[in-house]
Amino acid sequence: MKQNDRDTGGESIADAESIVVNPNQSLFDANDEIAQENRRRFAAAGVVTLNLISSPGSGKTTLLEKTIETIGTDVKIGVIEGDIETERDAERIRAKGVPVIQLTTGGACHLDGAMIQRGFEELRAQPGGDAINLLIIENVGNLVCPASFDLGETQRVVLVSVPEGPDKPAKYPKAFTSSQVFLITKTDLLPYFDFAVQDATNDAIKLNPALTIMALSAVNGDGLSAWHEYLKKMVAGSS
Ligand SMILES: Nc1nc2c(ncn2[C@@H]2O[C@H](COP(=O)(O)OP(=O)(O)OP(=O)(O)O)[C@@H](O)[C@H]2O)c(=O)[nH]1
Ligand SMILES: [Mg+2]
Repeated sequence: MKQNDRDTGGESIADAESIVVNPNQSLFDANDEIAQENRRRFAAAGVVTLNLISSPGSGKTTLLEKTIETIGTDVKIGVIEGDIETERDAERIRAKGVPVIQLTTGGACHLDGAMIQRGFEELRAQPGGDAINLLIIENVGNLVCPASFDLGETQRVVLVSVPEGPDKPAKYPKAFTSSQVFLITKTDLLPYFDFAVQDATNDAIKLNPALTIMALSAVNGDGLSAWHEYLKKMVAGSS
């Protein structure tokens, strides 16, 4: 039995003689080409790009709001928001005074390279858009589909919040094997939830020993300085 290396999230029934075909392979290949072109465009523009992926409500937009408020002037952030519907997250980011584009997928559970290519062009055309050095993409909230689509990002950041439980790395491995950074969010809630940080960390490291792991709270500010240092290093490394 041959197995494609991409995970479709779909189901297949196969016997020992069968070949498991991934019906999405050409879609992935086409996306990979566009993602590589995005990577060239980001590099030419001097922009480091992060792709945030997590379940709905893990605190992606709140962390972005807090980061924009507190990181200082060396890091010039632009944001592409991905949601199935509504401009709500973009409105929250716009209120912080940075360039932002909302992409609504109308049902699709992830962003793709072509959406980001368009979004980046529009972002650059906004006031201040050509001055950004850090593009943060907030992907559609879920831990499955976004993991299979390269957007051309410099690094991928997966978030799990304390109320979700520590078993998420083991249950959604691709989000962790394809990321460079794992953020445990909402640590202010640790006293109220049975979340063993060490278990989540061990499972994640078992899947991907190269992961950088940080724990933080956008509400009480714990761990934010390490997050800032990471972002500043990324931006300084590209200049
Ligand atoms: N206690 C606590 N609550 C938080 C923290 N960060 C976010 N929240 C709350 O969690 C909820 C969801 O936060 P969002 O930032 O909107 O989550 P999101 O990941 O952007 O959600 P989607 O865009 O829907 O995927 C909100 O009610 C936030 O106030 C945190 O660090 N601590
Ligand atoms: Mg959000």
